[in-house]
Amino acid sequence: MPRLNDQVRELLQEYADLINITGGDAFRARAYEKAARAVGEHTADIDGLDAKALQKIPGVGRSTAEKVAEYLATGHIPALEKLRAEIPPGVREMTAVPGVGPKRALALHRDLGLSSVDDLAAAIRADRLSGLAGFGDRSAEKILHGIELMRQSGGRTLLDAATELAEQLVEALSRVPGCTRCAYAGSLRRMRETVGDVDVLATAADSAPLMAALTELPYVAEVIGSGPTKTSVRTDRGVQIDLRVVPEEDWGAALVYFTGSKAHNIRLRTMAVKAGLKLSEYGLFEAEGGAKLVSATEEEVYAALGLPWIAPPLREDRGEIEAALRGELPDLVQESDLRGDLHTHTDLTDGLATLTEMVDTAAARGYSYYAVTDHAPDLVMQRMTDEKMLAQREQLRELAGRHRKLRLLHGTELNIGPEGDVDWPAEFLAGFDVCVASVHSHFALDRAAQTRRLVRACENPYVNVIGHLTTRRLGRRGPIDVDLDAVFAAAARTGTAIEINSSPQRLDLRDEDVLRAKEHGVRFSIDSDAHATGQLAYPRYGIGTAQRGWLTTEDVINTWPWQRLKRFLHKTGR
Ligand code: DGT
Ligand code: CA
Ligand code: CA
Ligand code: ZN
Repeated sequence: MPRLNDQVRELLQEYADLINITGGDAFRARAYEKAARAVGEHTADIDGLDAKALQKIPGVGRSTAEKVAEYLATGHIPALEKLRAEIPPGVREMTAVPGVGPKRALALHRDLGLSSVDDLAAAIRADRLSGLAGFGDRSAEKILHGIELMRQSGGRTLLDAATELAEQLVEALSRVPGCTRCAYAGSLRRMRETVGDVDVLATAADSAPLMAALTELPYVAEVIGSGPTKTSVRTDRGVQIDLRVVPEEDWGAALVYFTGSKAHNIRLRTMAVKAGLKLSEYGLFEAEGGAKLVSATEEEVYAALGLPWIAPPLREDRGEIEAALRGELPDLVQESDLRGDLHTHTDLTDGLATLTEMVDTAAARGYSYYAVTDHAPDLVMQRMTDEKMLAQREQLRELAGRHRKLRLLHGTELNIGPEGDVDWPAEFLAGFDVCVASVHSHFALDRAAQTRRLVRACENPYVNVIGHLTTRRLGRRGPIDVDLDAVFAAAARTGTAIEINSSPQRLDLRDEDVLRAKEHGVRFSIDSDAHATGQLAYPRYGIGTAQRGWLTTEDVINTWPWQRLKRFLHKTGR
């Protein structure tokens, strides 16, 4: 639950937006907007205040104070609810699209019946905006661009889009004459789940050709700033790129600095100061006299501070410096350690590729085992039946000899019901080699009920892996409310693995929760949840999350040889 002040801020902002959309007094709308910010930024809790006390908050007028007092007393603001009844929430979302605004949103709703940003995008693609009063020729194009910008989820870019962009950049810049080294740094190198911008570092004696090459790339739409050491641009998809160019001899110090995180850098700098040194992006220097000690490689910089090299996903000041000093850094799991994938789909349910196509792609990845886990019948729109599932099993058994080194596992992705029950009875479940179980419905259950259903799912002797535990979708849907510690304890106790779902839209569990789960002794499965052959490559992102959660091969069941995994999958009680 957000702080009460924040709840009220959001309600007042919504009220202001709805006044604007319905063509109400703009002055009144602005007053509510201002009051919204005032309440949000007010340091004391507004809980229990009456109208008179609320009005003492600077920026809160009488009518706002009355509405807030009413909300605190009854949980309702009738004036807001009246406007809500007139305007679907999607219309308010449309106002936030660059180039739309309240007047146009209302026109689009009234004249074309549009009620969401998705509606709007579809209408533009179907050319339904042309001829509409107040919309010139180029406005549809601009609005579509605005929608794309907005979808960069709160200004942050998903890991797959950022990685693709960064790899293209590094390739293009490496080819520029005079460039001796080039790599991406920042949060992307640390494998954070989303990135604010893409940081690229290069070395050259003369930076000018590199800076020019960046600004001339076809997908660069805007140059934000350019100088001899740093150039910032924005792509046509709204992603910012920062390029820094340093002399080759400073590569290591610059890479440490621009990889971050800021918190990790601050720790390193403090260590340097204590040793009578000074650390910057230009190198490690003696504080007195300023002689440069090292700067050429990351290893040298860490070594001069008395540390081993620290892998970028660990550089968050979450204990990595202490572990490094004790010589106890984890031997992190690598993508090449993965021997199989335990959560994938085919076109029997909502996948795009056939069973054979998926199996062939898995074999090409060099896996030694591979599970097909199509959706179970309770996810009604997937139309699964016992017969279809058994027929798929037959088909899979027939493919058994197709790839000599690949063991094929027949599995399913069960639906965890509101009470923690799953789709099939024990006799049918016993026929699967592996069962993933996931929450696909009842996202709004309260914490106790949510926890109960997930603990019960762990206790089911046929459930091997809990899929995408919190069900969040980055930038689109928040996590369910659940007592994770209780679920982790149950998973560890029952021998149920928790998935790291590698889809860049999910990355669920997230890194902090992985760290916590590991404390409980939980085992993990890093899966693609692929719905197409290309998505079988998703574990490269899940591995990032696993590394940020300090995991080793010991923690990850699908790095284990088949015989060991097989014993794990046979839970007690079966
Ligand atoms: P992001 O872009 O928000 O996902 O996160 P980062 O970590 O990529 O942050 P960014 O792009 O602002 O800066 C890249 C790195 O540069 C950052 O990880 C550490 C370093 N850096 C930036 N500003 C500072 C600073 O004020 N102090 C220190 N020590 N390092 C900084
Ligand atoms: Ca960055
Ligand atoms: Ca940056
Ligand atoms: Zn799935």
